[in-house]
Amino acid sequence: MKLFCSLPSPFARKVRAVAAERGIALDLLEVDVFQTGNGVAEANPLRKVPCLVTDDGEAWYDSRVIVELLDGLGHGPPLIPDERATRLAVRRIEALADGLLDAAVLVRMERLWPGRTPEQRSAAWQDWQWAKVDGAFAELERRLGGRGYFVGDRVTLADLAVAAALGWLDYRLPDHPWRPLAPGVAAWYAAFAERPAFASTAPPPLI
Ligand SMILES: N[C@@H](CCC(=O)N[C@@H](CS)C(=O)NCC(=O)O)C(=O)O
Repeated sequence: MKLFCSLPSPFARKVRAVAAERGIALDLLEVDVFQTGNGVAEANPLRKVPCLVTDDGEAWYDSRVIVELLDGLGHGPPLIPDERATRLAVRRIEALADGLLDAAVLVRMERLWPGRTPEQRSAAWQDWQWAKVDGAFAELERRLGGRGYFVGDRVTLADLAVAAALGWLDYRLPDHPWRPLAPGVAAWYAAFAERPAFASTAPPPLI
């Protein structure tokens, strides 16, 4: 199976961490998603990564669909539990982590999108997005409640999704410190980040 991705992409990191947890080898096709001619647009009309291409040539997106596909393969206890109420709780945390990222990615795009003058970059738009990020942190702190996992008593997709989001914030937006907002989540992440399957998916160091 081939995965269109970039190593810094937090959504791709969530997918790669799920694959690592389940012992699934992926053939990584690293692309610059903002360039054309790399095959992404042909596989995914939304022109986003991650996009998984299975051996039968089918393309799968977005990350939430891909993780479900991968969770049915490989070995080990499922990361998306079968039991309905638990599964919904896991997917709600995933939605929170992904939504936090959507807002944070918009901040980064607003700051960096080429061809704009500083005056054309909206501080109000960025503040609007930060309010979502900060709200998501308050909710993550509440949901974790000092426990070892976001849902239940073993690792699930919820933990991997949150960890991928936190890793990306540290990597790309370190000027917006999140740890004071969510000290319990910070303590949890310090331990979880050492988990081999997750640690193995870290983006390359910034030069
Ligand atoms: N909801 C999507 C989000 C994926 C996403 O936003 N990926 C970014 C890279 S981190 C991307 O491909 N951006 C390109 C674009 O927005 O055109 C998912 O979960 O896979």
